[in-house]
Amino acid sequence: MEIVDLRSDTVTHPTPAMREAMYRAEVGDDVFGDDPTVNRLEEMAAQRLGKEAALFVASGTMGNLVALLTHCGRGDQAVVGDHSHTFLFEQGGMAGLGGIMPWPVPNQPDGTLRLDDIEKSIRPENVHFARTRLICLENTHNVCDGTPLTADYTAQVARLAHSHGLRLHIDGARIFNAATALGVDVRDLVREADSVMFCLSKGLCAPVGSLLCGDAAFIQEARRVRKVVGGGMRQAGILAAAGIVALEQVVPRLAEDHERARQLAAGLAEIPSIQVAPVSTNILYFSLTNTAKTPEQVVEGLAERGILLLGRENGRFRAVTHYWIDDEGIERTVQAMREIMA
Ligand code: TLP
Repeated sequence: MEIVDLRSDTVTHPTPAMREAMYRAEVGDDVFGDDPTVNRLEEMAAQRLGKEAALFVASGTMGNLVALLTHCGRGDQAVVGDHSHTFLFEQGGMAGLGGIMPWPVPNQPDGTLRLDDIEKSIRPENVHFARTRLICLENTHNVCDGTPLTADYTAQVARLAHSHGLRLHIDGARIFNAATALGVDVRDLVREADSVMFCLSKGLCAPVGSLLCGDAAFIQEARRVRKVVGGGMRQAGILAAAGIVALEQVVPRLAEDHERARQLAAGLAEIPSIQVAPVSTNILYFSLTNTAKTPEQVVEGLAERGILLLGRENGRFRAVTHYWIDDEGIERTVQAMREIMA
């Protein structure tokens, strides 16, 4: 039985073209700046995002951490969404490793932070207060239904940040999904941001890696920080080669994943006792209402039928579509849910 793995887009295996490119990759010692494939990927990423420079890092968590450590010093305050990945799912690394104080602001259901909430979180110069340095946004917003933040909204936050002498970092783990869903160039979504991290190893199918992008001075400093967190990766061209294929071949097809997430949502919405959240990208949340079925029964029932998805703590389920989910996988999932809920 073929497994339909909807737990995350992080489960994607590399495409055949990626394996071929990895096999053939020219490599060198990237800590010396000698790996031509890493250099090419970094140039491509910077160009795609409309930034001066980029840095290849091991993961999204490392990219966000390196950004935070580069923008902020110990005792500084970073404003984050209370549902953001950086705040909820990165072990408090900014505090634990950087002495940076996260200041959570409520995420609205669409993943935004209200401008006046941000404004209120910015602390004036006062001997009692931490110094606010940074605002972080997440696009698409994972926990807020995978919703994309618009270019206009992001620009407003950037202007607010800059008017107070602060910086804006974007956790753009799935920024290409956002650009695809909104039908805009990804540059428009990050134009006024000071840094942006995006992942190659989610919907883009590469086995490892993320890129942190920003101006040349920021990336030069971030390169030092990456080294101290153990992120100097030597012959990383083997990995970067897959990332180049991801940008060239996988980004252009992301709309297919969004379409399948919509198909899955439409199928599930017809089943009584299932409440489906709005879908705008490749992430679909749903929950159970008025049923004796427990979330565990649903997850187990699906697993028996070769379908994997995440039942989350708050009773919501998350299904994520990606390169390796086809129409048949969607049909099988809807059919399985019909059987389980019957
Ligand atoms: N998200 C993963 C899990 O950690 C939950 C997932 O399956 O969605 N930013 C965002 C918005 C993310 O969704 C993730 C990973 C990260 C950062 C961290 O990336 P990695 O896992 O590469 O460190």
